[in-house]
Amino acid sequence: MSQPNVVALSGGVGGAKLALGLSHCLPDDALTVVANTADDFEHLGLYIAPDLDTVMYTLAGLNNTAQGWGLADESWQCMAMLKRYQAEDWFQLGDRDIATHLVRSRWRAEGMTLTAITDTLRQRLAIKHPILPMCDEKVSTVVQSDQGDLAFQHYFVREQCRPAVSGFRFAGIENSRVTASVQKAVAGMDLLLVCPSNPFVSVAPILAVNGMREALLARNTPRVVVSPIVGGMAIKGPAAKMMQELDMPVTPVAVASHYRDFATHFVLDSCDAEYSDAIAAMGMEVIVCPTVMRSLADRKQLARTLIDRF
Ligand code: FO1
Repeated sequence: MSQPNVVALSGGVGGAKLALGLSHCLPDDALTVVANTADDFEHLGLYIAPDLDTVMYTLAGLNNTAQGWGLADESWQCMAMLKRYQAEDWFQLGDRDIATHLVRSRWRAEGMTLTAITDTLRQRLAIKHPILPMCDEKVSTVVQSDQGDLAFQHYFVREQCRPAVSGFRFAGIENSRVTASVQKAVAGMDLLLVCPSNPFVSVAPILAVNGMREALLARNTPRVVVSPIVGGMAIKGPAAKMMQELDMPVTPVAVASHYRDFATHFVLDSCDAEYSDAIAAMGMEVIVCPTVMRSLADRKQLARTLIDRF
């Protein structure tokens, strides 16, 4: 196949890196990024969609690369004023970033769907490839922990992932359904890539949307998962800590096992080649290549390797 039509499932920072690499390698109509929205929440009256923001800012070349989330060249005047008012200040909102949340919140209040809002924002940021929320309904990850049930951003940002997790649930998932835009993208897809995002809180909610898993499986394309665990550690975020707390070995084998009823291919970093046989024994084809994306060249290289393989 010369140029596959790719659908990429993505969470925030790690997923956006591969999405950026793919966007450099694929024409406008050959890549759709479907992002997790179960991290979304309302804060200070604003609707915030962190993973959509991260993917959008990254593909627009506007992201803060050191931080992973938020905008480059940001200022923090609003946060300083919030502190003066002794308002909630545990979630950092940059002045320019707030414009995104203001506009999105306003358009939601006017009745636009999250799909339509995201498409308008990405067009105004001159992003060529479609970015789709996983669904238009409100779905919220709840982290079950030794400190009780925590809303995702309370666990992730306010508590800095310190609570020990025992499980997750996606409140509202029962009302979710695959959008017409996701269905259209999947209908034309030749290759599904699961970016190196957190399997439990970034990818699991996407696959839990009513009809999503069935739609993806029905296309019968390769379904390729890039391991978010490399060398016994998560590239970014709490995936490794979560695996320990869930009594799972922190290895790509455990991640592959999590996806065993879904993935056809599993991408291992070269440093983890020793796990190839164990993963192949689960019935997946194993691709071994460098997966750690430090530079733009790394992001493009991984994207190229995956595209050329299919
Ligand atoms: N992540 C943080 O660790 N601290 C923050 O204060 C923070 C603010 C923030 C604001 C807007 C936005 O779109 C994302 C933001 N993130 C922040 C990132 C986000 O919470 C997480 O990266 C994702 O939810 C996990 O994928």
